[in-house]
Amino acid sequence: MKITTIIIFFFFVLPFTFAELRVGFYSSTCPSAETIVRDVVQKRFNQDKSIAAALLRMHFHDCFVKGCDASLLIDPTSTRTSEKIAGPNQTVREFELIDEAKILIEQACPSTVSCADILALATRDAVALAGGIRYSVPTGRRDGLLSDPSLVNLPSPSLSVPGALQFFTAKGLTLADMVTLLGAHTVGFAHCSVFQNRLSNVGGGVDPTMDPVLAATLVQICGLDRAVLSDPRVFLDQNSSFLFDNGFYNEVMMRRGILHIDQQLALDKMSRNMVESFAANGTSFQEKFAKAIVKMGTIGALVGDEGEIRRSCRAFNNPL
Ligand code: HEM
Ligand SMILES: *[C@@H]1O[C@H](CO)[C@@H](O)[C@H](O)[C@H]1NC(C)=O
Ligand SMILES: *[C@@H]1O[C@H](CO)[C@@H](O)[C@H](O)[C@H]1NC(C)=O
Ligand SMILES: CC(=O)N[C@H]1CO[C@H](CO)[C@@H](O)[C@@H]1O
Repeated sequence: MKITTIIIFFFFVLPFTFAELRVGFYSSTCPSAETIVRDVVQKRFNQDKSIAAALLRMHFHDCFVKGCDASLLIDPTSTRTSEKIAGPNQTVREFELIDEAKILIEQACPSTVSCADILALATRDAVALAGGIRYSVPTGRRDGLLSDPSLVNLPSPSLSVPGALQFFTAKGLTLADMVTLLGAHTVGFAHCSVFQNRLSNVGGGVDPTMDPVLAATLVQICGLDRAVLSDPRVFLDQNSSFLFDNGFYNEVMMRRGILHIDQQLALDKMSRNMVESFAANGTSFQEKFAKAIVKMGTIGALVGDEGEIRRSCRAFNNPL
């Protein structure tokens, strides 16, 4: 064996084969970590069921920008900007829930559990409370050292299925992963501004792919004027809005999708069959969703001695 091969193996390959995400990463270093997260999530969920949607979206936005490294949680300072400043961030919510879990975990085991893991675990717990499967979450993520709004490049809700797919394949996810993960739109809200273009198309009239009854309701709530200052929210799943179920797929099959991309899933031949099968079989959706979100949770994860374990999820340990 050439010496360079040996060097590469011992210094680059070997460390990474050991440093990877695994279920129960904190079982000896912080055995109470998962319970603490679960209790905080349970307490918040009892007050507000919509936290499941908030955490799902926060986890997605974190993972799709520079990997699942809690970079989204960093607050901007007077000298440094952060991902939270970027356009799509604006409506990400429940940062306080992550803070609460982090403070309790720091008391139990200081500088041990990453914010990125807390977010992944909290998302899992909230999905389970909302009606999803309680899947196992591999942990061992480390927190990133960079939070840059110019790196935020999230898919727009007005994309086609192939257009949105490019964002997922760029992260190593497949069409099936995308169709499955978009099932998260079975909970939560969308502001009128993100689908307003469907209510008053350029040619006039509402988007013909939308159920006219739904369109009339939305026009009543949102108005036709894109310039309205108040930007009301509507449920992404108009039927079972707080339930993490396969209802989203049934809704889009009835042309009751809110976002353009959601409706396209049921119309595009690339995704139509998957939508139909998830609509028909809720168990199959739940199982595939659990797998897909675990996969999403590994995107660009920092492991081993990469990054750091933040003391506060809102700030780097050494803020400059
Ligand atoms: C093509 C991909 C996606 C697009 C274009 C997209 C777009 C959007 C938009 C525009 C909203 C409304 C935000 C607002 O007005 O406040 C939204 C909400 C939401 N998204 Fe997505 N999304 C995508 C994928 C995902 C994925 C992969 C997940 C999670 C696995 C997710 C979870 C959510 C949830 C739960 C909400 C509701 C948030 C809340 O109630 O605060 N989305 N999404
Ligand atoms: C609405 O949701 C309930 C579950 O909460 C479900 O049983 C029902 O079939 C749904 N209705 C439609 C029209 O999808
Ligand atoms: C639904 O999906 C589950 C899990 O994938 C499978 O075991 C079951 O047979 C399916 N049910 C039907 C009616 O197809
Ligand atoms: C929560 C948060 O920091 N939101 C910011 C998102 O980005 C906009 C600018 O696009 C800021 O004005 C918000 O304060």
